[in-house]
Amino acid sequence: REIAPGAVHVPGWLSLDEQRHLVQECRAWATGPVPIRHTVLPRGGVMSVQTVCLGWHWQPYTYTRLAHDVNGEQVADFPDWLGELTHRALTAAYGRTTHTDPYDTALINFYDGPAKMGMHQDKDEKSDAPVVSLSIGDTCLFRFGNTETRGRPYTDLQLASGDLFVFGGPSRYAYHGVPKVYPGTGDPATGLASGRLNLTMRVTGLR
Ligand code: MD3
Ligand code: FE
Repeated sequence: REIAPGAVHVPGWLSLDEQRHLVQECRAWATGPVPIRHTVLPRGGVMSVQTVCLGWHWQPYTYTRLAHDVNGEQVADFPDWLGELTHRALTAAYGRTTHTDPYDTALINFYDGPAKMGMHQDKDEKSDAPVVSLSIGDTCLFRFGNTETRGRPYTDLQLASGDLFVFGGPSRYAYHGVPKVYPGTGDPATGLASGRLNLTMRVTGLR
């Protein structure tokens, strides 16, 4: 389950009930004060994935309190229960919680149709606390690379509904991406009829 130092995959960590609850909450956040949107990149590209943020609003390459790229509203709070779930996830992956800084933001990505995510590093947080990722819905191909280049060597694996993945230590700044989602592989009992949801919980290091 340790894919690389600090990168721990825990398949099927979420119960079906927890997945159902998260799907419900994600639906509410997606239609909340700052609706889910396709992020527009600084050079004009539009991400195929749709994202809604909690606690802080992420725009490449910054976090803000107000959603300047959408409607200027403040994003929904990062709820205490999600912070608690995150700490349980860290304990499940590492056997202990390594960071004491409170988790204060979640980026929720929705993949439908041919949506995918190119190889990138997550460097906008001013904290090296681990990123905690939860997947729900269709299975995807996840590509975990290295910290030097967006190319090889990388490890390809599948992330399925209910899987937990934690990226800390030397893996925190590794390149990674989602080259493909496999349609029709999710269980509609989660409440998600099609597509893939990914929640990443993070410490922004901002105040
Ligand atoms: C490895 N999300 O939101 S989750 C992202 O499935 C992102 O939506 C993908 O990459 C998704 O930035 C991948 C797995 C993941 C998330 C953050 C990481 C892997 C990571 C940060 C550092 C290293
Ligand atoms: Fe990422």
